[in-house]
Amino acid sequence: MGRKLLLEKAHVENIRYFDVYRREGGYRSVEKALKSMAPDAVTEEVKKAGLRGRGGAGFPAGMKWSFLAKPEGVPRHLVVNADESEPGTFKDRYLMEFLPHILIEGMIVASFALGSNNSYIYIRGEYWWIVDILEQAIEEARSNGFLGKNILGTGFDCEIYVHRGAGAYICGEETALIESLEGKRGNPRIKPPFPAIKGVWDRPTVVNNVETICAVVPIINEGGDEYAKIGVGKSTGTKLISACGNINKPGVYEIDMTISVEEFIYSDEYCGGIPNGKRLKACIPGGSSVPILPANLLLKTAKGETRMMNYESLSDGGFATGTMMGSGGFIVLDEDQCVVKNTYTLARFYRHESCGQCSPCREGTGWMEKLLLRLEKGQGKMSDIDLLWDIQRKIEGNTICPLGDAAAWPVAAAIRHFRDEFEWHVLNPDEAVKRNYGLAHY
Ligand code: L3W
Ligand code: SF4
Repeated sequence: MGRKLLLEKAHVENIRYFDVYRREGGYRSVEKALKSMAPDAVTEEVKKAGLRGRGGAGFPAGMKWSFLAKPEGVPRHLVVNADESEPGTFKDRYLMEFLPHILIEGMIVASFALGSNNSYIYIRGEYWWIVDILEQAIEEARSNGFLGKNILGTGFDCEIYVHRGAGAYICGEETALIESLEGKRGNPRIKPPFPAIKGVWDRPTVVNNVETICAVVPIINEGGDEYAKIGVGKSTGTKLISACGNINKPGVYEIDMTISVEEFIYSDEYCGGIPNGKRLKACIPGGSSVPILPANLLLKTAKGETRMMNYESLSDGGFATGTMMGSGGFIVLDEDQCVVKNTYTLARFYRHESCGQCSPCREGTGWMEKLLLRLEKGQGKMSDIDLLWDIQRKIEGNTICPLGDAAAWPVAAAIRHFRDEFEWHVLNPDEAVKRNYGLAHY
């Protein structure tokens, strides 16, 4: 069984409450950092740990922290991205719902390192009940001297505020999130400038995913070097994976990134295999934005090596034969699933969530949705497949924010690996309609 750093105490009864969390060793990292470390030394530990952003991009967290501008007299902010809306991704929800204090603890340490006296949790609106859980945890931390003025008598002041989104996926993009936090429509900004230079209210801001900030707790407790010993290569520490789709045991798992994809799917410790003895057809391992892989390329890389559950191995081969770790939203498809239908569902999602600022994304996502629906309804033409390919190519890399790429990649990968299935829909229109009963009313 792999090492658990974040979920180790998840099953302790009432761990959601301060007293129990503290009794189990909680808030030690705050005591250690605030009482015995300089802020830059905390950042140094995060760098040594090799912690990569857990929201999808995998950008080194310590490096991001050290990019933070520090102009004299200008407040700086930590903003936690809890706008978890990527289809297939529900790991941050688990952390916040069952272990709210690990997030608050990590935020206090990170706020100290960054010099943020007012830090924010931007949470997706649909997680309304978790807002109450977080606010209770914040109140408990404050009444026990871990938040507010002069924390633990160290002279460091910190407040944490929870801000609810209003149901837009795009507000998980960091600059759209910042706009929304400022009270405006969540339209992404052009980068650069990055938030580390010009973020919320034009002040230097670090935006980190929930899981990234939670990982700061074991890093400070055990030291960056110890953390870096877990995992492999540049995939250090542990990663939460939310597993769903055609598996026996959907749920949130903490892995140490040294296990194979095959073990993750079939072992009883994790997904427990595929129900009813069905065969594995494909998988989207990192949330809906990352390329789908057929079973043969999922379990072995194009070089014939065993595919492992880590950043490097999952992306081995680039997009021609590989995919990405992304946010860790692991979606399994068995032999009965239709890739065209699945791709249509995702295209519909991205069209709905496009903010509409850039023409390639605004128009292209709609065109892709329409073409995929046409194929699904048995009304498609062979030339539609090439047209789809052409549209996704014209979106990728030509938009303000990564939503454009995120909409293009699933379509590209589906055509790249399952072109025969698209062609089958054109050649067998009546069968296609029957197989995909339920979409006819769209
Ligand atoms: C300062 C520089 N900062 C980069 C920072 C930047 C950001 C981070 C990564 O997209 C992906 C997206 C989704 N000075 C910097 C710098 N930074 N250079 O580093 O930046 P970037 O642009 O690589 O990525 P991003 O904009 O954060 C995130 C994909 O993740 N995704 C979506 C996940 C959704 C969830 C969810 O619902 N929870 O996680 C999944 O794969 O498509 O490609 O902070 O400022 N020179
Ligand atoms: Fe908006 Fe799409 Fe452009 Fe992102 S890529 S800014 S979501 S239109």
